Amino acid sequence: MIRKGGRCRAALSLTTTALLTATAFTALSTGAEAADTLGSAAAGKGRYFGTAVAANHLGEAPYVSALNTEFTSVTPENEMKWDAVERTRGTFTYGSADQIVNHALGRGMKVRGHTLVWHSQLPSWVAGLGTADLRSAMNNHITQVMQHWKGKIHSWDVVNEAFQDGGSGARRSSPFQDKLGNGFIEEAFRTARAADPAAKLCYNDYNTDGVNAKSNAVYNMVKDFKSRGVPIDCVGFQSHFNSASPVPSDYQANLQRFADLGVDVQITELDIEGSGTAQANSYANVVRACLAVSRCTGITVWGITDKYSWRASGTPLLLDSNYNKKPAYDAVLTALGGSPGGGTPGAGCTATYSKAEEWGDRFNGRVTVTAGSSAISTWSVTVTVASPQTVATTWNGTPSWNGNVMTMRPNGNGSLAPGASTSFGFTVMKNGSTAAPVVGACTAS
Ligand code: G2I
Repeated sequence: MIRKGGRCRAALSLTTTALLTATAFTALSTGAEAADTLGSAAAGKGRYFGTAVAANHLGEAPYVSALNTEFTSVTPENEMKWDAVERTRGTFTYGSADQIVNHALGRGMKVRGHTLVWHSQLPSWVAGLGTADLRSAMNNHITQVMQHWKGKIHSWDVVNEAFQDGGSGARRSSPFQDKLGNGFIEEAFRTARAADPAAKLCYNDYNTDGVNAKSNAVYNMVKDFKSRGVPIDCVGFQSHFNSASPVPSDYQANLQRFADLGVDVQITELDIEGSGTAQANSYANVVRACLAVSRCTGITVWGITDKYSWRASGTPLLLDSNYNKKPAYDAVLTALGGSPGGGTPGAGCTATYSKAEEWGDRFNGRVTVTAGSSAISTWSVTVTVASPQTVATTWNGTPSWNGNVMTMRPNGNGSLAPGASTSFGFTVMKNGSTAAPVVGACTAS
């Protein structure tokens, strides 16, 4: 039965007051038991925690479990690059990138766009164009690709890696640089702003993580853009580190000086080769630096598991090849203010949301809970509805509430064999918002 909006709101606000008191108490008494996730801990600090994702791994259950459990933002690792979306001039193929975008948005994760204008992974037809033709191809590429995902991408790497390594501070040779000259970056950003005004527009590069000739050159470009009103909102620091290129001691200072120009900064492709405590400490330093810079809005690691890293032999990521949490994982979670719990993310169960019936004023949501590789005897899943939505009724579960977050536990359907599923449902009163509820991690025991 559906309760009337007014009664429901009144009931909710009373319940909320009671629950807030209870929650404060619970947090004190059970905080040590709770295994937080990277995404939830980062959210507690007002940041996203993202990962690069490859579409061809989305059929692998532990990959998807770790992704869904730990991360709140995704970057397609290769699927949005020029050679993937416009291999032939004027023919745009979005299939594999769409798979990632839909997976992410359907689970309340945000998406970083990577990347529009880059010298690498560029189809050969681009390099063959004359100046005028190249200009129009670049602008058309930016416009088509951004409009395809308009409103769905929180930040775009508009231009990637346009500066040379070393001490010159010069631009890197590329078809864009060589034919269009220095102005190509500015032109790309202006075109990007027109294509999707809601997306944050970033310049993204590597070896710019500390103060050096290359980062100085990027800094001067951003300063010039800001002074002339060229649209730029953020700078991405890729942060690919190893023993030859460790986390610089002035990492935080470098992030801060860019932030002081009036742009957000983001750590966009973090990975650190190594193992054990040394790797863990380096990761923690990066996280602490970001948290110390108020305009550092999020961190993305360049992959979920060592086995699929672009430099797998350096074991640079937070989960090992069997999806076990490494010391680096615990160090990152701790630096984010969370409590590590060990194990494999999402091993217990996964929860997936789908929308069922819909009417003018309300819709039904269904969450399917699936046990992982072991049998489970109970589960719990959070569902967050977007204010001013309210939940009018639920079935096949036992709900409890904290504000607009519903925690659902079993109602006789807690015991699941390995791989088996059950589902629960609920009716959301739209109250003017059709936003999809966000389903949090499934926890099981
Ligand atoms: O190289 C690390 C990153 C540096 N910054 C920009 C990023 O876009 C870049 O990502 C890497 C991907 O992680 C790799 O997966 O970019 C590489 C290409 O420059 C990607 O490698 C390519 C391989 O070279 C291709 O042979 C392969 O077909 O991945 C492709 C798809 O698996």
